[in-house]
Amino acid sequence: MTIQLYCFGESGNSYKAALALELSGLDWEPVFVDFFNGANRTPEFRAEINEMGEAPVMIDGDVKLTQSGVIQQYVTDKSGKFGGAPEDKYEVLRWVLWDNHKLSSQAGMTRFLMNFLPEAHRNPDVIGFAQGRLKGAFQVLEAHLDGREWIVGEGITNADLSCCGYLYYPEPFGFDRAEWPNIDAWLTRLSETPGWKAPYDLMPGSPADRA
Ligand SMILES: N[C@@H](CCC(=O)N[C@@H](CS)C(=O)NCC(=O)O)C(=O)O
Repeated sequence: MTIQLYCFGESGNSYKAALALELSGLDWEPVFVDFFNGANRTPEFRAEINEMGEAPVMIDGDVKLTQSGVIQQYVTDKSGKFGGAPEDKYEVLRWVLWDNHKLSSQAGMTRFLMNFLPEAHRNPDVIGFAQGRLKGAFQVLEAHLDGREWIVGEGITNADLSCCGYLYYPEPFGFDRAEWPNIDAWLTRLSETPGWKAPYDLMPGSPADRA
């Protein structure tokens, strides 16, 4: 049975789940969530798809899961990939949780404020504050990747597939790869993995559709 992933191209959180599914080799297909027309905020979406009003949502037969980190773990359990060595499982989880809280949440919000919010509502003080928080997260990741190819262990794990969620997008949000050489090299390494695709090539919907 084909796994369905409710997602949209601009969603870095969806990208984490889509990339895990794609690289795992599991059979999956995207289901477009029309986020920019409010699809996830309807009572129907909350009642039938996700009470949290968020993408991604994964449906595999009778199994319905939300939260990218949970979907990634499901992909690991089903495919045997990206879990890392058994002794590293808590370290992988530690980085997934850190990413969800400190990196992707800040990156997603800052990118939204700078690119998708109507210009009249873009507050420079709020954006500056968010960029400061984000810089702190980049410092943590840059230091951790010093001398390492992957965030945990010797290969790609869900830690990598989570932390990269927003870092391949072209829209500006205060992230310049040239300023972070270890992050830059790690993103290049990951993007050279066979089967890797950029967010707008992996999921339906992009800013070009609304131009
Ligand atoms: N921690 C969640 C975050 C999911 C999330 O915030 N998704 C965004 C799209 S990238 C969303 O649907 N936001 C809708 C909202 O916050 O109302 C995950 O990793 O799946």
